[in-house]
Amino acid sequence: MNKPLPNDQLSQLEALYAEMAPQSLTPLWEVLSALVLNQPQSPAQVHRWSYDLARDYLMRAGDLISAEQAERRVLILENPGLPGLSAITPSLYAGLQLILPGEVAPCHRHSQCALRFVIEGEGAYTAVDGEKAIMRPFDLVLTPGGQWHDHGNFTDNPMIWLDGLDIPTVRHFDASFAEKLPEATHPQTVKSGDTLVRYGHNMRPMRGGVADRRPQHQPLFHYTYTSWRPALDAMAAGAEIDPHLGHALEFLNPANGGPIMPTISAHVRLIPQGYTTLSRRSTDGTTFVVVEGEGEARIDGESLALSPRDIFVVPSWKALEFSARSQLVLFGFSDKASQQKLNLYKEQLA
Ligand code: 1HN
Repeated sequence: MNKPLPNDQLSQLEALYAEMAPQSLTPLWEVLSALVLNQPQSPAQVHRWSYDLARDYLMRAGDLISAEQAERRVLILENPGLPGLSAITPSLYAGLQLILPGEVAPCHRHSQCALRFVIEGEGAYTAVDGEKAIMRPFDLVLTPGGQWHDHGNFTDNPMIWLDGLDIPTVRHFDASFAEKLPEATHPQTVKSGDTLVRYGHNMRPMRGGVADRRPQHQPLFHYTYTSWRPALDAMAAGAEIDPHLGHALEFLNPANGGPIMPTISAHVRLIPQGYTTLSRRSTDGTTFVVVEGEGEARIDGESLALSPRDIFVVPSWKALEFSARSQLVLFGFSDKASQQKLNLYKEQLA
């Protein structure tokens, strides 16, 4: 409403609201300006989690509960502006998952899409519909919605990765289904790496046979550090830098050239030593992992110091710039995939 109303009108309106409330009727004009904002005003806050600190708590949890008991032993990275919602941004969830030597996180499947970005350890696996992806630091592994997945660690070291899921998005649509496989692990369907061979080189099998095992809309589920990291270096050596993003590469779904999953986009970027990016804001609140380097993120004037393996979140429409004290390499994921489908995505460059 624009102008304040006279007192007698106000008191009659209040009486009317009180009468209609038991009928589940409420006046739009009291809330309209909060419903339709002139620009995003995210309830999510800028936040950074120190990896070392979070890791300590995760390891302590590891002493107290097994992966099997927990089903998934994960510490949720809950945005302080979204308490109780298991959300890092209004649409996405993030957590840190620990699998100790000898453990299995039992097989299940659900509507929610998930990504894993490996932070520590080497050699544990995520099996997707019975095909193991052997995980190494800074690999990206997907478990797309509806696909069976279990994790196991038969190495001598703990494995820790960042989980990113579209839990709040699926909750928003009231569309969650989940089931457990009676056995802890899915029977092996094919040898490890089969899908990467068939779909990981900008190619796909021409027809039939084993190739049909993977869903056509979502065949690839492993994007290795050994492939994305050299690509980023080569780009930085040759290409002109994007002044707002740095050198940035987005992970693609080879089935359609679009984002990795229907609701989640992911990318990596490299910012050369000494470089400061220009300010940029976008409607996709983004969760970042520092892969390497030291530097600073300035977010609407707030400054975050960046160190390897730290995780931080930049909510929708916050102006972001990076300064790289040493060469910075970042992984980021967001709901840009959803927003572009819904024609909501916007960015603004300074
Ligand atoms: C899930 O399935 C995993 O498979 C991790 O590792 C975290 C958080 C909420 C719901 C499902 C996993 C999850 C999850």
